[in-house]
Amino acid sequence: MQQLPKRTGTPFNRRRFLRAAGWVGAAVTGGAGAALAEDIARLPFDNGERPLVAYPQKRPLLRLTSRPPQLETPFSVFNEGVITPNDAFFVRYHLTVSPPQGIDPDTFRLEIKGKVNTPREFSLAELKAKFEPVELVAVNQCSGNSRGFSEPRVPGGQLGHGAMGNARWKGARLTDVLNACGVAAGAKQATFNGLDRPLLPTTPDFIKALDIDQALDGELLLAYEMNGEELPWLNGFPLRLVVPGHYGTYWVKHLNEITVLDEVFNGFWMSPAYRIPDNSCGCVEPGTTAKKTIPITRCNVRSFITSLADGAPVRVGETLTVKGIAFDGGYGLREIDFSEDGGQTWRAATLGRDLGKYSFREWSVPFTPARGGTLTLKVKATNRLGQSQPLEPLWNPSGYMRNVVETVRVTAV
Ligand SMILES: Nc1nc2c(c(=O)[nH]1)N[C@H]1C(S)=C(S)[C@@H](COP(=O)(O)O)O[C@H]1N2
Ligand SMILES: [Mo]
Repeated sequence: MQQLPKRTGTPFNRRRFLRAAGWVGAAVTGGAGAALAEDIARLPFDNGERPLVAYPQKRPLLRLTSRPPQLETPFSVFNEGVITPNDAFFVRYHLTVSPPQGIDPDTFRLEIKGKVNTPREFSLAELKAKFEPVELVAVNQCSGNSRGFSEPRVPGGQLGHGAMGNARWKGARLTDVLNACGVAAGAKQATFNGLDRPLLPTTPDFIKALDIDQALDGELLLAYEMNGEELPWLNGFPLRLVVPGHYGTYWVKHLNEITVLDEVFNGFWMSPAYRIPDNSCGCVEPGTTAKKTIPITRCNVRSFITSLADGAPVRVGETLTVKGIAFDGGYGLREIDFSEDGGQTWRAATLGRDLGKYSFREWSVPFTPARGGTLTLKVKATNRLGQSQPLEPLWNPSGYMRNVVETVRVTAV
């Protein structure tokens, strides 16, 4: 499962390397001679120890919580390819009674109701047969991805960089299915609800809303396949909403109910949850709160070095290829720049194959360590709108939308 960066032949302590880098390592319990316990990974912030646990259809992933399951992808997976394998794809749930058990794809129905001319129910077979299947590669990223790095620390799941993934989704266009029901004049929003339910009646059900214009824009999918297979149970089997370019919170899993409304929906998961400061950065002075907030929408620009982890040994004078990934909210990437001197100078990386504007984009750059000691590598992406990444982290009270220029320190010998 584990793929390490290219070795240079320098001896090093593999386990310590893996731990320090937040990669996968094996934990030793007790004192001398103690047996190996379950594998744990260490994310590089306080209380960052995560057991690696294999759930159904999943390889061992970093477990943040077990009720409900919240699993993070080991970062090394992002160096294995530009598509995140289904068995390594992260998992996020909010409600205690999730994932829903015993879903029968033959009796499953998607109900469409509210301000439509003809309320209808569709079986999975009907969704597949009656509507043109569309395929799209898109990143699903949690709003709180990388939250654990927030300074000052913020409440919420202390995530490393593994609450994101890139997959080829296949499904029916939401607009086609809504139009088959006839959206009534005056419709303002649509709400999306899945089969998972709260344990207590006082906990609000997980329901998300989008403006009707967006619901009808032709890009959103009712996806029944992920990377050529039916959706994994933990990623929304048998049907999920795919909202390309938008944070994962809108990608409702086990989707069985769409309601068209002639008003703005203000359920708990739209307000107060999943809101950001109403300004161009979605950020505030660290430690403060915003006067006005808006629902979170599109992902900002991000890029990562994937082929070298913090502390990786490299050889002076020996050229290696540094690789990584970048993505944005769907405008497309214009340029990816790499720095080997802590951001003083930058040079353009080569962009890899283009799988579409919503996909991870691979990049690579040759790098020849010029001197011994610690070298500070950075990567920074810019999209076609000219939006880029800040050199200092932006902050908000929920730890959303972190997209600081990432740094990897390697040791040249
Ligand atoms: N039914 C349902 N859908 C949901 C959620 C949920 O709790 N229940 N969480 C959302 C959030 S916040 C995220 S980040 C994505 C995560 O998708 P994944 O679990 O397939 O990785 O699912 C979204 N869809
Ligand atoms: Mo999320």
